[in-house]
Amino acid sequence: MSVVFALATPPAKSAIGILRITGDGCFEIINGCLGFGVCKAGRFYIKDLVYKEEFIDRVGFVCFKGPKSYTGEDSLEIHFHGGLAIISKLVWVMRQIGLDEASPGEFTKRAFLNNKLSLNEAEAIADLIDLTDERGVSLLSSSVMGGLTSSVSGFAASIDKIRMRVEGEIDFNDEDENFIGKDLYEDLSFLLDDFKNFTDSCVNIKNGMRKNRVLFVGPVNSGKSSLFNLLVGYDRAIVSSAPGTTRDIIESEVFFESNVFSVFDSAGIREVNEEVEKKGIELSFKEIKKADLVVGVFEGKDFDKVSFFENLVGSGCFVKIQNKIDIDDIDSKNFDCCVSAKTGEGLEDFKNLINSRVVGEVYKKGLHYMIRERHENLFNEALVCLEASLVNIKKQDTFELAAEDLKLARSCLDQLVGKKYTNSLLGDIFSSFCIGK
Ligand SMILES: Nc1nc2c(ncn2[C@@H]2O[C@H](COP(=O)(O)OP(=O)(O)OP(=O)(O)O)[C@@H](O)[C@H]2O)c(=O)[nH]1
Ligand SMILES: [Mg+2]
Repeated sequence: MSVVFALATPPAKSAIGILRITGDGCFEIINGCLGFGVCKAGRFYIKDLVYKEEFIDRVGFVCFKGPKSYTGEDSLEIHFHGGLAIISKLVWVMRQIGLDEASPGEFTKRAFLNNKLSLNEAEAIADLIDLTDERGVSLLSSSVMGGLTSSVSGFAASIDKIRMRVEGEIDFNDEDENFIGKDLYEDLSFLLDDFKNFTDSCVNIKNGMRKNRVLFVGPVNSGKSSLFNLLVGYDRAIVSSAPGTTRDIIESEVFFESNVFSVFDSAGIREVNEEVEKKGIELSFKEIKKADLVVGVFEGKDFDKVSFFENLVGSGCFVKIQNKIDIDDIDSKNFDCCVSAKTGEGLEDFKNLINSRVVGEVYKKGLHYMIRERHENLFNEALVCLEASLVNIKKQDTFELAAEDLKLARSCLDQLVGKKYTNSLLGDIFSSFCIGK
């Protein structure tokens, strides 16, 4: 494949920038044009990068001999001082010496085509780079390191073994009446249970990456916006003593104990005729349906309004907060948490309460891998095929169909790891990568 280059670090000011080059023949090109001399693979050298007698930077230089490289081809890295001018100069030099810029994900695509990693491992690398929630790191890292591939390959091998036995049954079907069908049935049931447990231990990344939505509601003037501002750490929403201040839904993000929440402030709910405030209240109602957790903010005197909000939320998750405890008696019997948005008293308890109510659903115990929608669909398809095969084995006279179902199940697993793929699938997967990966 042709020699290509890409920045592996962002095109921004940084201590060190890294430029990667891959493709057979890249050592000769770089040595010929930049005069780095012969270098041993895997060693880090300090070199003066000079192009046509112009000194550009003193750089770190390391080369990897294929197939012992990320892409499986000869490749190299230049580590330079991460200034914007040096970045553009180096890119210019690379173009001058005739190298093409790599397209997004090209390094990883080459690694896949050169059998350095499976397709799901390549996908896991992209997902790991995109990940913002640190709880997903170990689930994705184990996929990157080949855990998912080896489990899937294990199941594929077990399916093959059973299919061979089923095909044996087809050949000897005439000779015996009450044969080995029972063993086959039991073994496939066992495999099916195993496979089901395994797929249950995988979480769809869409669910894993979704930020929990925490919505503040309550009567007017209860201090929703003040508490919202306290939680997000700055004056995001307007606070005033006039009831009906907040009209729109206001969103911000909160990081707490490695969790990320989207937090929403909303208009206080009351009987009103004024058009704009009415619209704001309608938005609050809509937002309640989308929230993972609704935080009802009340003043102590408003306790009789709590049940109205509880009913609005219905079966959703709801916590009731007493605000303004700096001027009110604390009523911890009737509220889940008591705070003062003014003094900050009770803030830590409030944060812990939110955290405990919204976390834990997605990252349940016993999870092994974070997977994509594509993987989940293939797992489901494979499950359907295995179930159909079991039914056909039970019937005892439809072994041909059972063998076909097993073949289809196996094919799903092959597609997952990339033993079978189409070019358009590769295009879809790798075009979403960042440049230089
Ligand atoms: N003493 C005291 N005053 C507070 C506290 N929290 C809010 N306030 C005051 O209560 C008034 C209303 O506060 P907001 O945060 O605007 O209340 P809100 O619920 O967002 O009001 P609307 O948007 O109009 O529904 C303001 O004057 C705040 O300064 C608190 O903990 N203690
Ligand atoms: Mg408000």
